[in-house]
Amino acid sequence: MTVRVGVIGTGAIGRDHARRINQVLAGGEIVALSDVNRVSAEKVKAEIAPEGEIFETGEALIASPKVDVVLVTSWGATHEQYVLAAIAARKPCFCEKPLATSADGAKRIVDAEVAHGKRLVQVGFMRRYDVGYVALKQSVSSRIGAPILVHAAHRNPTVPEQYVTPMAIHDTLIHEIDVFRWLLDDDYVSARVLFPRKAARSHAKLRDPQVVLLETTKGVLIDVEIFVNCRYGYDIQCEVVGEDGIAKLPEPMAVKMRLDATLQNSILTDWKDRFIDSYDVELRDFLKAAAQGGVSGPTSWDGYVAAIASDACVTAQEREGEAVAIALPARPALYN
Ligand code: NAI
Ligand code: ISE
Repeated sequence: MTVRVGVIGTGAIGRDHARRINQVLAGGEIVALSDVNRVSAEKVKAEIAPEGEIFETGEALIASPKVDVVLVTSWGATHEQYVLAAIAARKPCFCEKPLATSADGAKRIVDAEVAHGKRLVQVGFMRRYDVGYVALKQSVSSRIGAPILVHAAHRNPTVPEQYVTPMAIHDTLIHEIDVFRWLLDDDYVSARVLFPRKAARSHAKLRDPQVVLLETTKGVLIDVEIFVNCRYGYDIQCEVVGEDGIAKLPEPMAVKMRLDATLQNSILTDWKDRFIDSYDVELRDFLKAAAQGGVSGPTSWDGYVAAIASDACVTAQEREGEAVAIALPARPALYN
């Protein structure tokens, strides 16, 4: 069965997901596109999705009988309205991170899905599908003993001037926030943020780099360096220290060269390349489940918990050095 997909938001990742659905994966076809910038949708139609009808609004796209499932890849602040509309229309929906830009917004989505009584939302936490993280999880759960510490880093070569300090949490760290819950099978109890001196390339409204300390219910301490103007590459690091040993996230495959009297190993520079396979696998999973009328993968609950933890981390940025509590409500049975 070919699932008919509508894409809302045809910028960087919307375009890339449309490409994978029409050109890489089986089981789906882009039949509808919408973007507040119509030119962007027209470009994706012309270059990737000739069958994609352009809709003036995301809501009209969701309501269209020709659309079976919805991909929400617009700016974060607009996700909530579209995900709620997809749930109201009873259509499976893949929503890029963040599920919503506040915990209250994410809760409204959880409440709507619970009221509907069936899961309809998959959140784009693609690291859970990354072959390296999957192998790391296996080692963490079966080889190195109970985890005690995690050392991690999320480094981007550069970010635009509009990227301000809180975005390091809800745009960037949110991937770690989700993946460590999954990796450790644990939840958070507190967050702290520490800032070293500001790096020279930091923009006026960005304190870069920073270190976030997360503590879990099982007493694991996680330190994550976020450095989004690090210049040298897109670099995701993660090392878990257990009772019996240490497990480290594998480096992406790269050719090693002996050249000009140096041993060289190139580093990727773009998130699109670093997680290219994981995006493929998460969307394959989405299309497969959607063909049966449902969804699998990261849930609205995961998106909600990530939003609660993100809000706490932003507060921790404002209260530098202070521990901010992270309290989670009871998990509805739908997500057990
Ligand atoms: P972008 O700015 O390149 O594209 C967003 C598009 O959405 C733009 O074309 C914009 O005109 C459109 N848009 C904005 N408001 C809209 C609305 N109300 N209705 C319809 N279209 C609207 O941004 P990008 O990088 O593609 O990010 C989009 C989302 O994907 C963000 O939530 C971001 O956090 C997430 N993302 C996830 C990544 C991942 O690794 N999973 C990587 C990059 C982005
Ligand atoms: C971007 O939005 C992403 O989601 C990337 O995966 C992340 O590495 C980057 O920091 C974000 O800006």
